[in-house]
Amino acid sequence: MSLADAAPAFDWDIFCRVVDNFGDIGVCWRLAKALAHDHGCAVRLWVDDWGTFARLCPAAADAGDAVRAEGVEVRRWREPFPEVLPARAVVEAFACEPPASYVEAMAAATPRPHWINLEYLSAEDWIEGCHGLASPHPRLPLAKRFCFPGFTARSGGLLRERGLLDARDRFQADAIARRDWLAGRGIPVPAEGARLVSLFAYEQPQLPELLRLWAGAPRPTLLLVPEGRVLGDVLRFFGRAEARAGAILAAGALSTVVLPFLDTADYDRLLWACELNFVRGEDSFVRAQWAARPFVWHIYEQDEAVHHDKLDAFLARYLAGLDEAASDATRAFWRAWNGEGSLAAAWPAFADALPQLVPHARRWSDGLAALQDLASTLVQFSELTVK
Ligand code: TRH
Repeated sequence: MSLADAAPAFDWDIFCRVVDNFGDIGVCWRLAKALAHDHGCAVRLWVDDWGTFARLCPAAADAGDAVRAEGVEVRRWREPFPEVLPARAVVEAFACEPPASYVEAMAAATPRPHWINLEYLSAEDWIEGCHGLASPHPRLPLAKRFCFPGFTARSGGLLRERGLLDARDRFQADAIARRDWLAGRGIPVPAEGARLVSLFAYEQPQLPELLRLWAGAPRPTLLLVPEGRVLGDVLRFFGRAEARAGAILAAGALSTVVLPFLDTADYDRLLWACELNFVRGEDSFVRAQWAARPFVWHIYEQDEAVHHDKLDAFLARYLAGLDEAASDATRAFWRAWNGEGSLAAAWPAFADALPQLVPHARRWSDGLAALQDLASTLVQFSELTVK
């Protein structure tokens, strides 16, 4: 029997190339787990950067080129690519192009696998017109369908695994669970009335000016910073050259704890525990929305500043329904955080808007939760016939 005649052992193959940072594999890993857990699918994930994957899935650190973790088969994507039977459905993440030999095997398979290109998340209107379109392969009898994650019913939705929001609600309603979780991460008991803030961002040159305001404010701030690119800017404020996970730095009303890079479940709990979350890229940006707490987005910079349009498109959706003052203050602070304006000047009005942003963030999360989630959209795509 040739490979082409055998029955596929996997329902899904997901291909991921890590461009930089954690977002590409963060999204793919989460998607793989959702397909496996929530839809009972046999999933194989191919990733070219094993080291980055191992930061998100420590079980991979000591594994060679393959690991079975959380119900998913994960393989290192190497060239030459092994001869494998394609899965019933194939996700190419962010136009990463599966290996040519694999695409040939897809064309030879009966029935031919469903091929889906998963795009980056955007709140822009145009994605609705492109979501679901299929494009034929120039040479082979295959077609690739485009899936655009998004914030509306005419997009692919967002990754939201089953049980996530119930787990969030239980954690946020349970002061003892939160206290124990913080203590277990070596985080000191917050001062009375302190605002807990998490910080995950790219380099942020203006950060010291903002930290100066927090240090001099009447209300204490407890800032929790997983190790990463923004830590240098935090340390600059404290006049330190370096600090490792576990370090606690204090100035006036500001205390800062440097955390290790957390596993994905703990990163969610950090977002759920904080009153304000600074997030970035794609996946942490979505997780902050599921945390249903006010947040600030550091958008991933793109050529020709197209990320500014993406930022404004999201803000236009997110701020709808807020009063004008809170909306203007949020827009100004987010823009300043993304390099357009002064952070220190934008902070006081944003801080005044935070009490309004609390119920707003919950309403926003509830609205998104009414949409179909992204893994379910992909399962639906895999059942469609491409003409
Ligand atoms: O790492 P990122 O900046 O990724 C970016 C974006 O995805 C961007 O769109 C893409 O083009 C670029 O990569 C190549 O930010 P993002 O998307 O939030 O991914 C970070 C992941 O790391 C996310 O899954 C959350 C996770 N994380 C942890 O698991 N533990 C942690 O302690 C922290 C801070 C993050």
